Amino acid sequence: MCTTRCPLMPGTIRVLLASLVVLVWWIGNVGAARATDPNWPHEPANATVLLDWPFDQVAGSGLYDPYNAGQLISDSTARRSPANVLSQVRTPGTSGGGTQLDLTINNYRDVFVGFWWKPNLDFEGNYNSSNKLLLLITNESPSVLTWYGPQNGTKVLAYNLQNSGILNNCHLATAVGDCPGGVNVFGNVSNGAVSLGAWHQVELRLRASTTSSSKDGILQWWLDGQLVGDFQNINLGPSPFNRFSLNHTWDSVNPTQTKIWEHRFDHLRISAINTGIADLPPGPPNAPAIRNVTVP
Ligand SMILES: [Ca+2]
Repeated sequence: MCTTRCPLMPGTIRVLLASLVVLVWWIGNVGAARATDPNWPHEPANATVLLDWPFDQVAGSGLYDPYNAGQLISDSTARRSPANVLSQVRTPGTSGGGTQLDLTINNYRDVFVGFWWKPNLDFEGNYNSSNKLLLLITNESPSVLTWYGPQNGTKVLAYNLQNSGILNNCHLATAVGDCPGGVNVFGNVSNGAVSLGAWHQVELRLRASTTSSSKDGILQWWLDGQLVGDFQNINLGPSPFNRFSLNHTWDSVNPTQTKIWEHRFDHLRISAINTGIADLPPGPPNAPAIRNVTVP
């Protein structure tokens, strides 16, 4: 009988290897924040889901309707979670329309938003060319995903990095606007043109920058699975996001509107990566200085 420095028996080695395989699988799967959802192919794999909303109700699970004006309808053509969808309608000659839906997202600096959306065939578009879809708001920038283009003409998905003049994003190749100040950023990979009367999947990722001028924030957006804009050098500012807002800012009469406009939203998903507070100043802290202490 072996009592010291015994060689491992082949069966024991097999058991140890099997245990190691199980341990590696557990670390890779159970220990992850969540499994990847194939319905949102560009959501970061390590994101925490904050909202997965089929619009079977207007609001809930943290999504709130401050004006209590949301309307649901049935649309069997909806692509992600038929048949209930949010219907955002604007009628000619009226101020207002649709509703505003908000979600608080404190302490996250890296956010993903995905949704299924259908603008109606009669959607003429705003006379200033910008049709806001949603806002992601930080202390430095109430930035906007916008559907941009001429009335009755082709409109594209673009991103508006609006701010009060404290951010400069004019180094971005497709930026148009103020330097410093707000700019519209257009696709640099594809044009993001949106067809009317059809469902579209939109995905968006926005990450704060280390400082207001560090050019290391991320802005990416996709239309129907195709990358439209890919910028990994934006200035968004260091603050975390504090609010998501589905908001078209339909708050005044539009004298050029002649037909009923409608946005339908079938499903809304919001997730985020907890990157903690901004690293200010960037990099590791200085080594502590050792000083003599004189005891009286
Ligand atoms: Ca739905």
